[in-house]
Amino acid sequence: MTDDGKPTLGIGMVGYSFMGAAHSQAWRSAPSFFDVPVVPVLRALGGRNAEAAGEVARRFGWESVETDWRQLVARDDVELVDVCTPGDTHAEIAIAALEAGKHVLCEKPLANTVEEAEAMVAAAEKAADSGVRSLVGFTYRRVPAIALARQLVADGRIGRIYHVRAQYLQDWISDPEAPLSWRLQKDRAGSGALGDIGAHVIDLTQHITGERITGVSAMLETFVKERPVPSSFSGPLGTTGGTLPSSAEKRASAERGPVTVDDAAVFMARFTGGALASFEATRFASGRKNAIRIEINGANGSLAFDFEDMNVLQVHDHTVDPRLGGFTRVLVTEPSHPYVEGWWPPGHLLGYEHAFTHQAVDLLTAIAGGTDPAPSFADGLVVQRILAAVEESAAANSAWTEVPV
Ligand code: SOE
Repeated sequence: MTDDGKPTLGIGMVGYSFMGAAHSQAWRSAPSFFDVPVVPVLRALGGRNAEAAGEVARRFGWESVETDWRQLVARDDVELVDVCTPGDTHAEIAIAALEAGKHVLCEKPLANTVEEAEAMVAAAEKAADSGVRSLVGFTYRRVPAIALARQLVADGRIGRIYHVRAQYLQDWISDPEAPLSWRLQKDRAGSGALGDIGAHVIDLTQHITGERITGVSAMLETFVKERPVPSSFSGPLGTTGGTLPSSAEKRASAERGPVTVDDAAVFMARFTGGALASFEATRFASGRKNAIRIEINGANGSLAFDFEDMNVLQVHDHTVDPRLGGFTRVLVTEPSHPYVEGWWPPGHLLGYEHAFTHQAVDLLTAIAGGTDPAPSFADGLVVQRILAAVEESAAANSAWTEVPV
């Protein structure tokens, strides 16, 4: 119990790099800005390197460090396990936590394979019978402008959807000397740009439209086949300093290793309502840092979003007098907009980290209320099946590949 009589929830987080930092700040800020029904307590941070994990734990206020995730999962004071590790360990850690009766928040993509994702869904559904909740971290759903886009579609303002256009553009490995981080290794990450960032736009477009992808025709490409093996500490994106390697690191990395994932993915898709869609995910779009761009065109109007201007949703109402048509730049900072009321007055913008706070708030609320949060592990499996279909299609010269719906 907190001093003001609220129940607490012990959090144990495995992983402490980029996502670990994003989740740590979310657990801390959620009860400060939102009236959450249960207050998270940062009990244990899990990481194999005690010194590095200890440093992150001190910075974010974790009470203790565990160097073996199994010890963390077994602790009585850990009631929720937050999985922020590379994809190759998601299934093992999440399933063990669910079997131990712990709620689970698992980073995206849910797993590295469909089989692992299926096992995770089975474990989550079994645990749900005893009130254990699970959520996969497709965090961008909780950017206010994205949540507003979904509301507008659900309200019927866009009407029948004809086109979905989605891109996720980054450039952090366009330098061929950028090191071979875990995100470029299939056995660790599952896939490359496809699973790391393409998974987000797959999830977001289905979330906004309320529809599902029924089939794909895809191309994958690996532009740079070998890269320097990182010599030292890896920063947020597996590189020193977070983006590109420093010149010192370039000099230090004489050994080279194979890139075993895609650098870019491009695919066409169909949605259940008949919409035609195009998707692009790449880390070679020089000048684009984190450009999640989604445009939806419907019978009654259109929506357009770009994460590099994330407080804005462009809205076109096709039913008004054409003299007043065109896209309106809606600044999504009103208290009536999703999630905004917890923060600042209108016009005081939100950033990348706020969606992680919203995710923590929604998960805590679901746990306290005994409801199932979304996106569920089953939603994560839906995305995993689409990723697999994209890989299958690309391997078959872009052959049309159905996705089970
Ligand atoms: C790296 O490409 C990365 O950190 C992804 O792993 C995240 O999911 C994305 O949100 C930002 O970029």
